[in-house]
Amino acid sequence: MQNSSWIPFFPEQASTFAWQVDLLYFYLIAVSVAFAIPIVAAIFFFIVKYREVEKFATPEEIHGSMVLETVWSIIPFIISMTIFIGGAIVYFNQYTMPKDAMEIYVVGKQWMWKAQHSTGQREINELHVPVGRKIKLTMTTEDVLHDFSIPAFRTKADVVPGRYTYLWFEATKPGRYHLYCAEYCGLNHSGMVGWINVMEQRDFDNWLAGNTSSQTPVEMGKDLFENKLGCASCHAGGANQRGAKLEGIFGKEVKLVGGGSTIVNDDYLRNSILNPAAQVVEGFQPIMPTFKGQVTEEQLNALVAYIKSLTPNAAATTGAPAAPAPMGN
Ligand code: HEC
Ligand SMILES: [Cu+2]
Repeated sequence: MQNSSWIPFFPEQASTFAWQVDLLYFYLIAVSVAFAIPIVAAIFFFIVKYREVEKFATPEEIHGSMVLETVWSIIPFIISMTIFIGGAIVYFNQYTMPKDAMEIYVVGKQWMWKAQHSTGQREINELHVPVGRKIKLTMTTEDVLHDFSIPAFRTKADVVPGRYTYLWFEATKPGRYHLYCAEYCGLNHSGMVGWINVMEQRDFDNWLAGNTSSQTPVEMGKDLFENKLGCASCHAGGANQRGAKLEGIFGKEVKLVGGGSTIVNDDYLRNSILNPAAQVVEGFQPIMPTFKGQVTEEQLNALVAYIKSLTPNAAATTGAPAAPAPMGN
């Protein structure tokens, strides 16, 4: 792994893919320099060589050269393909979510970052994570577009109203790294900053233990589902169930009224709660009320986490929920 911390103003490399991003970046600079220098040199050379020595001189005509044409087409083609392939590899590495990651929810809001761990701990403008572990962020926003950006990890992703976006990283050394909002989001955008605290696993476990949480997202979701929002009155299971079955649907295909079908993922669950009439499950009436405006983003995250935790043979209202299912993308 190369190190770039000796370059002034260059952020530290603190994630597994930081060096790849830098390598690509320096490669692009090298290619640009390698082209720019000969071109500028040739300009000066020809300025002098073909300066006007005689008025209205007619230059000798040239009728093209097959060899020259071929060479200056093939070389740039090869170079641009290396840029494309290098970029694609880095991109797929960064934006393909790992299956075995530790999951954290992030909600952006003018002008702060709120995070919640799957064990329940909440933080604002701070995020504590263990070193050497894959961390996956499931992100959304309560208001406008934001962008979660950690320069030292060489990664960022837009946080978009009305849907989930994802980001993952694996930090390589303990430390405190800047977190920025990288999408102009209003008056105090520049104040929408925070810190990522990367800790040794043991310190992280201590930190978790010292920050007792109220409820995990799954517990909070269960409470909303059964008590506060009354979802259970339709989705409780059993003979009188009026709502669609929710146990074990995550990752499966559902058939919709009107003939289509869709795979149940985070965004589908989210939309089913906010806008149930948009995608009605086959065999059901569109009687589910919309919960738009009645639930916060955090409550939505919790409901989604809870529905995902329901295993096929557990009734929605009885028994403890199983461990949260891995989040698909
Ligand atoms: C008045 C009864 C009723 C209430 C209350 C209700 N639902 Fe529903 N729900 C339904 C019905 C009926 C369907 C199937 C038709 C549809 O897709 O709109 C459904 C569908 C769903 C689906 C899609 C299921 C699938 O298989 O694709 C989800 C997710 C869901 N509800 C979650 C909730 C949550 C969370 C709440 C509470 C915030 C809730 N529902 C409250 C009746 C209800
Ligand atoms: Cu912002």
